[in-house]
Amino acid sequence: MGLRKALRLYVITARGDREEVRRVREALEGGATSIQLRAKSVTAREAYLAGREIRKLTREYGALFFVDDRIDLAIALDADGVQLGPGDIPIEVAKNVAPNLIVGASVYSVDEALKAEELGADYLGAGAVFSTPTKPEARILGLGGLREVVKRVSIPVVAIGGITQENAGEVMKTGVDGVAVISTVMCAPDVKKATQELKNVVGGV
Ligand code: TZP
Ligand code: MG
Repeated sequence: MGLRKALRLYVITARGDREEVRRVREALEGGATSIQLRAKSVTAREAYLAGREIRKLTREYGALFFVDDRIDLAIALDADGVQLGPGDIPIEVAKNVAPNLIVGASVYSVDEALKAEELGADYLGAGAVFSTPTKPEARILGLGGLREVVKRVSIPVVAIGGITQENAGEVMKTGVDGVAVISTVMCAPDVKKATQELKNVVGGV
């Protein structure tokens, strides 16, 4: 599967521990095309152990596997890619250290999007589209900002922040390649069903 298609339904862990691995499997069963290990408050060891399971599962289901923030974990886990924000190691350094990793850049404005593309990012995670309790400090890009990002860059764009089954349709209309979600899938009572419902809105394989 090419990168654009793999970004269609991008599911991100809420905690990144081993307890969440079962939910990751359910998301893959429901049609997630990429999984990102995001582990802000567990040890690197715990994230690594969860990541090892997620690496196996993503191979089994033909999905891409990304690691948030940590290039060391991405390399150790033989991930497909790493997602780097303004506080992480620079994109051009990541490209030098691990030329085979897909590098996604987390961007919160049109300027940051243009800069990340120039520095060699392979795709953008652009947001926050809507305000979200998952990351209350995130700047709001909005649907207008997202449309502008899509128009101005030529690399793939995945939208993030407050995306649900109800608003994913209008998000896709901005021209993004896909949507990235945490709570709508990972915190749902039925993870597989929530993923399928979102998939019905965003389409794709
Ligand atoms: N970056 C911008 S918003 C956000 C991140 C990691 C949180 C997305 O979580 P949710 O629960 O899908 O709104
Ligand atoms: Mg990050």
